[in-house]
Amino acid sequence: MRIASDLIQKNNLSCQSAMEADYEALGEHLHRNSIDIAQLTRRAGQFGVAIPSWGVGTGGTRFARFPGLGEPRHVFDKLDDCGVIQQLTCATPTVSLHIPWDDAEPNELKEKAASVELNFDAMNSNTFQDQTEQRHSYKFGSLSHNDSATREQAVEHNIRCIEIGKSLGSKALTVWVGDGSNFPGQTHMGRQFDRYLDAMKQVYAALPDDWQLFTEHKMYEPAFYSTIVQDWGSSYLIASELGEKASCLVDLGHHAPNVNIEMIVSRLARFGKLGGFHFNDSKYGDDDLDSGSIDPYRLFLVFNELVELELQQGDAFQPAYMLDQSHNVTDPIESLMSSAMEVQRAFIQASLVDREALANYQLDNDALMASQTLKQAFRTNVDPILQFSRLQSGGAIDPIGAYRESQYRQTVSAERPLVTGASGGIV
Ligand code: AFD
Ligand code: MN
Ligand code: MN
Repeated sequence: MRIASDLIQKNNLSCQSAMEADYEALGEHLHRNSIDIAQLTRRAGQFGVAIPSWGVGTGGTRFARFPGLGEPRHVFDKLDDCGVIQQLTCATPTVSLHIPWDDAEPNELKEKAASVELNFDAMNSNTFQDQTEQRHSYKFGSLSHNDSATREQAVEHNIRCIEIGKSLGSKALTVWVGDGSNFPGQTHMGRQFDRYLDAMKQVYAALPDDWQLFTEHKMYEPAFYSTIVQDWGSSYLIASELGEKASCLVDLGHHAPNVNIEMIVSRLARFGKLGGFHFNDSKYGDDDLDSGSIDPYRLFLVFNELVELELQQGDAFQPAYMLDQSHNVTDPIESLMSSAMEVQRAFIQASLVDREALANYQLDNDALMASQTLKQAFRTNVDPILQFSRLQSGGAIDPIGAYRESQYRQTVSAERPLVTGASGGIV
């Protein structure tokens, strides 16, 4: 199911000389500012962001879902699609699985992943839906439910995710729950939080020593009045209560509009609790739009903090990077490729910031020049660096062009039947 390597090579040949000229010009420009383009290119090559297995299917809203052609039928098809994304972009070496959506025999999963040169990132549990043959419903909550048997079932599910992950080589569990309430008075917010903490402590106790547990906050939805892990403050409290292996996961779409996410990043990292990210973009809420499609400057500002933290903390600073998006009107493979490249772009742009100059402008209270220093890095077109890095790694200079030329979607749609029906549903 891979893209033929001669097709990639042919496609690369058609754009290589233009890319080389741009790379040389950018190299000279950066050299004037004492930046080594070869070093940045290596840095781009080392960058990786995980693909969410659920992102390769067509998404939807609660109104409708419009299935696309050749959608993956199961986790093995999903891994094929993720393999193509990695093959062309060389920026997505891992996949994050969601259980039970991706339930399968672990050895078969491992074998399949190896065949498309992928590894497994964080495991995701799912206690926001009911599954067939499930004894207790999550309609009124899971890890924080009033009923202890329901909480136990949710704890067991999370422990099962850890067990599966262990056999796959994963090293982290991400927990996001929809628990909350829809009406004032519906729940006792204090007692509900206590129940949640107690359940999470049981999950935490099952975590291997070399694993991490990420708690993911989200402001609202599906609960519309109160949500148990509503904000980064709640997430921080949970991670602190649980212990060293627990930290916070920041999904860019899970805040109120205009919230200063880069400041949250700085705060969490300052207290050692920044675990990782779910990248996406949004205009109004948890829109799950493609990374960098609405506000690329905000993505850059997040990476500006991350690069600064990396300089301060060195190799000890290893936040987990993942995409978490819903592709409703595009080919998910194209959206995920373009998003991975946007995230990688923000990382490289942030690496261009003249940090010494910035620190001095900050000391001098020179607000204008401080902001210009960031803007200068953000305005630099680093495309040639990303392109050259992909070429060096055996990927495509122009992943979307090569993908379209390969007719991959048309080929797989011959064996993957169209999923009909107009069901709604956010994935
Ligand atoms: C949610 C969260 C979370 C979860 C996903 C499920 O972002 O990461 O796993 O969607 O589709 O909104
Ligand atoms: Mn998320
Ligand atoms: Mn979300």
